Amino acid sequence: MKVKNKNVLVYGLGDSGRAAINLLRKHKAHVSFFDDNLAFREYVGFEREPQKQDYDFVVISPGIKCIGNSLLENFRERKIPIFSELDLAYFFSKGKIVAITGTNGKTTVSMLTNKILRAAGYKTFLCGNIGLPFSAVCEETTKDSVTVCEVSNFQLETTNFFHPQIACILNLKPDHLDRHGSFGEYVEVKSRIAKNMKLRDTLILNFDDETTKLLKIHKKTEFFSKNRLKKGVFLWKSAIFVNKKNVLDVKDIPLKGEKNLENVLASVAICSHFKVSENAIFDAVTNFTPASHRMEILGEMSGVTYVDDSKATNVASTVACVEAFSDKPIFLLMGGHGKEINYDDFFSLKFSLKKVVCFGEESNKIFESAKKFGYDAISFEKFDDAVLWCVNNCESGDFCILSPACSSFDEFSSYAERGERFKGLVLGL
Ligand code: UMA
Repeated sequence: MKVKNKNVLVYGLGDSGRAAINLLRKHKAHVSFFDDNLAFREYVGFEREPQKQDYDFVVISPGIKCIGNSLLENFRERKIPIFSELDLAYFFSKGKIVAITGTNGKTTVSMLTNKILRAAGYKTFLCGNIGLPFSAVCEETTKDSVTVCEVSNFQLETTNFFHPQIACILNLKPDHLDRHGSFGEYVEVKSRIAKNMKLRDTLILNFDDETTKLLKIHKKTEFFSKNRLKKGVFLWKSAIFVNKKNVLDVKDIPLKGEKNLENVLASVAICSHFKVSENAIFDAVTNFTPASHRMEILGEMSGVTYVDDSKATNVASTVACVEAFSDKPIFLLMGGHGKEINYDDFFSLKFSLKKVVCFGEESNKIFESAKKFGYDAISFEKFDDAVLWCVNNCESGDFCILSPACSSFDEFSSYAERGERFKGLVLGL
């Protein structure tokens, strides 16, 4: 893509926007930027009236909500092309791209895939929704490198050119409905990952997820499953098989829970498209440590085990966590900023929970739903109060788990900040 001397607006000044600005400026585009947060107004380069300026194209960050955005509407009416940050980075990248999306497990699968490929000797780049924008690394990619890109629905919403050679959709469960309006729309957005894939490219889907299993969005599709399949990657006799070959014993997987088993299956399925030995898989999996705030056991205080699963920002993720600890007496901390989700879907599963401790904007909604299904629940307005109540009321042997099923934005800037706060409160830091 030629950007030299082009007049470009970057919309959104977070990590993605900043990386896009750097990339574009390096290639001598004339870049100005805009952000709805007017705190950025005084920055040199901030455009106060973008609706009145002419641009060759606009680059938008994933967090920009498209529906009902009058500025984007203005650009569209004036036929100014709008590119996602992912598309921009793609134009400047080389080599193979592995793209991983889904409601839950994206980060774990991206990290593990990257680790296996590295163990097999590939030069890889790990980027995307995981925290490092693709635009920040795209220029370092080479024709023989592999970019492992975690891709979110936010990124895909405005993406039109991004073309992975291997894409994987892990699972699709209701999430981000406040942004997309309906589950159908959310599935459609996620399906965009395969939009530009060619016949020689491969789409990998989860056979055990009822929505992904039925997706008909690419001709060359392969499956992974926790049950035996005729071909593909599957579990059989306590081992992971790639077609007929046993590549890893389940006992060698250090990660907890069924969901993590799915995550390993997905990574193996992706890596089966590269020259990867069983040893490389074994080394990567056995030495794998997941990112923080994902079913992270913080430790034991006065006999109470604290688990930080702050990354669980939707019901499906909380289900996976509660299932992983189902044999323990659980105090479950749930709440935060809701995404128009129905919690009856969770409580109707009849988990054995010692106490449901609700907090934040969604506290009443979660509390009412928990009560409706006969759970012992208590509700707090503030996160800190809920956590401290647990610290004072959990008994030796209990598991106090933060797995909120909601985003953190009512009280925090991210799930990570919420997780750190939890850690600080329970460990008395
Ligand atoms: N902004 C506006 N108008 C809006 C919305 C946001 O001007 O309507 C501005 C904000 O004021 C802010 C900037 O946009 O200055 C933030 O941009 P952004 O929200 O796109 O955030 P980035 O810092 O660029 O981070 C994004 C991803 N964030 C989101 O998708 C919300 C990060 O994923 C990602 O790691 C990063 O790009 C690098 O690729 C985070 C995330 O929460 C972890 N993702 C969601 C998730 O995993 O569920 C999708």
